[in-house]
Amino acid sequence: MYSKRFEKEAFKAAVKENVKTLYRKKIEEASKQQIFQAVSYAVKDIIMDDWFETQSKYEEENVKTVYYMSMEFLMGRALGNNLINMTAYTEVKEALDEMGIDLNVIEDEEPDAALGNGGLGRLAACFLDSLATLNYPAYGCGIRYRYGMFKQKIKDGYQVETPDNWLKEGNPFELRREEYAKEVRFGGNIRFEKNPETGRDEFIQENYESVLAIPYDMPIIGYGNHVVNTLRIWDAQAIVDFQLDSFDRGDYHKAVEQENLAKTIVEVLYPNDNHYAGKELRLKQQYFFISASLQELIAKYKRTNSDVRKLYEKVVIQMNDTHPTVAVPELMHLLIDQEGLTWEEAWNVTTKTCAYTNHTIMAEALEKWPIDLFSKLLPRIYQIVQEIDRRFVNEVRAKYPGNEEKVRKMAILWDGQVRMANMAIIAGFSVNGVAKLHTEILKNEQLKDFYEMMPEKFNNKTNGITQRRFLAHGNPLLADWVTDKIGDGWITDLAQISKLKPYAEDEKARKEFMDIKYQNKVRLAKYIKEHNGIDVDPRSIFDVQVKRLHEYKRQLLNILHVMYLYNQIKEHPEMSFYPRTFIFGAKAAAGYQRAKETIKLINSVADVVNNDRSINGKIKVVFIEDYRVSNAELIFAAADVSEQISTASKEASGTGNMKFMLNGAPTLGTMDGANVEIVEEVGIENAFIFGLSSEEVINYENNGGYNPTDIYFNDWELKRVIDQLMDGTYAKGDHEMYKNLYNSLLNTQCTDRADTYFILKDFRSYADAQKRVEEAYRDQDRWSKMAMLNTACSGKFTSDRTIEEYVKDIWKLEKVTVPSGQ
Ligand code: 26Q
Repeated sequence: MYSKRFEKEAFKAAVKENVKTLYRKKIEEASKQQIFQAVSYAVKDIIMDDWFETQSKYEEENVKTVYYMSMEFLMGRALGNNLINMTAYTEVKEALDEMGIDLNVIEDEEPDAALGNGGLGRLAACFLDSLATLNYPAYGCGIRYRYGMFKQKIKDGYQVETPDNWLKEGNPFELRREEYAKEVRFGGNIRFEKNPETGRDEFIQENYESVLAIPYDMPIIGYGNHVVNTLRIWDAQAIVDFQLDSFDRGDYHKAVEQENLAKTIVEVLYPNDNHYAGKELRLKQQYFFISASLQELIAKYKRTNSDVRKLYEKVVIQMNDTHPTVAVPELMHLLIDQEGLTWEEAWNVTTKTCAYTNHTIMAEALEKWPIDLFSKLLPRIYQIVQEIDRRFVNEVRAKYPGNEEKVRKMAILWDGQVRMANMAIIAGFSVNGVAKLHTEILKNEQLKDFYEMMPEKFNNKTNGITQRRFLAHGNPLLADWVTDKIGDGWITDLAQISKLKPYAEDEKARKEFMDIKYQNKVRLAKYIKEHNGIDVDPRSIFDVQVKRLHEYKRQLLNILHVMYLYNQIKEHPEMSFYPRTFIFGAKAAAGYQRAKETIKLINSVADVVNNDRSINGKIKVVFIEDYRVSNAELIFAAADVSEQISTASKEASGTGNMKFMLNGAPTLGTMDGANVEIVEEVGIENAFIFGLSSEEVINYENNGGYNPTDIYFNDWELKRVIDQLMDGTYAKGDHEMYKNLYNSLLNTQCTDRADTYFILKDFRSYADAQKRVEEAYRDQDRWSKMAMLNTACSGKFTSDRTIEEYVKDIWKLEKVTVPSGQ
C-alpha cells in the first residue's frame, strides 16, 4: 500500500541525504547508530502525511475518542514495528541491502522505549497497536520519563541496576509540541470566595508550586490502513526559566525549587511491579500527567463542541489500573472550577466518561495514599474527594441502614487513607478484570461488596497481544510459513490462524514447523553465546520462564525443580533424561530482597550445573540478562515450553503465556489467569496443567494457610533440595546466602505465613507435569502436533479481539477510514 512511496531509489536517496544533513558524512563513514537515525528520519517523514491526514479526519468528523491513561507504555523498539505496520518492511530491507546495510543490525541500534515495568505497560502498548489497526480514534497519555525501566546487569550472580538513558542519542520518532503546554499546580492552600458578580462559590489555589507540562507525540501506526494515532507523553519544565531578577526579588529559592520539581517529576519510572510504595513523588507524577492530559482533552473538545455537559459523547477515559484515578477528582475540578458546571452536572459527566481496569488482586499492590500527604499536595482535589466520599457514604447508609461494615469496606476515605480503587469503582461507569477467572475472583472476593451494590458496572475483558509485533516482526520465519499456508489475513484477523489446524495432521507441515522452531532456537543460542558466553544445544528442550521476578510467579519453584533434577541425574547417571535448557529472564524490583536472592540462586545453580562435566550437558541453566521487549521477541520465537506457574488466583491474566502460545510453545502451568482460557482453546491434552486450583488456594487462605512442614518431612527428595539452600551447595560454602528464601518456605523467622505461595504444596504435581513434558517431547510426532495446535488455537488472544470488546461494551467508538495520501 505504501509501496509507491517506498520507491526504493527515493528512499535510498533520503537516507543518504539525512546522513549528510545530520552528520556531514557519507554513508560509508557513518556509524551504525547514525544510520539508524538517518533511516528513522526517512521513515518518519513518510509517516507524517498519514499522521496529518488521520488527525484532520478525526477533527472533521468530530469523532468520539478514547484516552487510554497509563503511567506505563512499554513500547519496545519503534523502527521495525513501524515498517511492519506500514507494510514496507521487506522493501526497506531490500533498499538497505542494496546499500550494503543490514536492517536487522540497524534495528539493534535502537534502544527500547521501556516506559513500563511489565504486563500492564506492555498491554497498553499492544492496545495502541490494535486501536490504530482497527481504525479507532485513540490517544495514549503518559509520562516521558527521562529514565525508563532500569537496565539489568548480572555481576557475580547478583542483579545490578543501571540507569536506562534511552534518550541519550535522541528519539527520532518523537515530536515536541511546545504549543500545547499546560500548567500543573501542586500544594499551597485554597481560598474560598463568593464571586460578587456570578454569586457562585469559587475556590482559589494560592501559594502553590507549579510546573509546565510539555507534550511529546509519538506516532502509532495502524497496519496497512494509513491510520496514525498518537501516544502523547508529557515532559516537565519549570514555568519561569531560572531568572536572575527573581534572585533579586528574593525568590531565588523558589526559582530553584521550581526547576528541581520539574526535573524530578519526570526523572524516572518507579520500577515496582505489582507493589505499591506510598511515595509522594509517585503521586506527583500521577497528578502531573493526568492534569495536563485532561486540560488538553477539554481544550480540544471545546475547539469543535460547545457544551462540556456532553463531553461523554465525544470522550471516554480508560484508567489503566488505579494509577491514573486522580483523573476522577481532577475532571470534577476542571468542570466545576474552570468550566462553571454545578456539582451534579460535573458528576454526571465524570461518571459517564471514566472507566477503570483492575489488573491485580494482590493486596500489596492496592494504592492507598495517606490523607495528610494527599491533601497537602492536592488541596483542591482532596476537597473534591471528600465530597465524593461524603455523598457515596450517604448512599451506602441509605441502601444498607445500620450496616456500618459496608461503609468501612467501601468508603474512599478510611483509616487516614485515600483508597484509589474505591474511588475508581464509585466514579467509573465500568469496572473490568483482565481474564475470566480474575473477573470472577474480583466479583466474588476482593470487590464483593461493590459487585453486590452495582453489578451492572462489572465486566470482563480478557487480555490479548498484538500478532504484528510478536509474530510478524518477532518470528519472520514462522510468519512467512503461516502466510504461505493460509494467506496473510491473520495479520489483521488472527481468528484465521485456526485454518492451520488441519496441518497438524500433515507430516510434511509438521516437519517444516519444527524446522522453523529449530532455526529460531539456533538464533537464540547465538544470542545466549554472545551475551552469556554459554553454549546451549538447540536440540535440547528450551524450557522458558520470562517475566518480572515476583514470589507469586514462583521462579523459585522452577529453580528448586532444576536442583531436584540435578540431584537425580547425579545419583542415577544411567537414568534416561532428555536434555533440557532452562531459560530464565526477570528483573527484580530494586528493594525486593527475596526476589534478588532468587536471581542469585538461579545464577548459582547455573554455575554449578553448567560446569559439571559429569552430567554430559543434560541440563543447562541460562539467565538472560536485561529481559526486555526487544529480546523477548527472540525468546518467544525459540521456546518449546512456556512456564506459567503462578500460584492459582494470583496472576490476573498474564500475557507472556499468549505470546508463547502464538509462537507454538505449549503451556506448562497452573489453572490461573488466562491460562484457563488458553486450555479452553487448545484443549487440556495440548497443555501441561498442574497444582492447586484457585478455589483450593483461596480456601486455604481463608482458613489461615497450610503447614508446609508436613510435606517437608515426608518428601525426602524435596527436603534435600530445600536443605541445599542452607548447606552451601550453591553458595560456595556460605550458609547464609539463601536464608531468606529458606525461611520464606518453612518458617518461622518471618512475620508472614510460611510458604505463602504454596511452593511445597505444588512441588510434586509440578515435577509430574515436567515428566509429562519430557515424555511428550520424546515423541516428536506428538510434540509437533501439540506445538502447531497451540499456534493454530491462539486466535482468541489477539489484542484486536480485546479492543473490539472494549469498543463494543465500554467505549462505543466508530471506525474512521483514512484515505491514502496519494
Ligand atoms: C504502584 C504504586 C507505586 C509504584 C508502582 C506501582 C505499580 C506499578 C506497576 C503497581 C503495579 C504495576 C503493574 C502491574 C501489572 O503489570 N499487572 C499485570 O497486568 C497484566 C496486564 O493486565 C496482567 O496480565 C498480569 O497478570 C498483571 O500482573
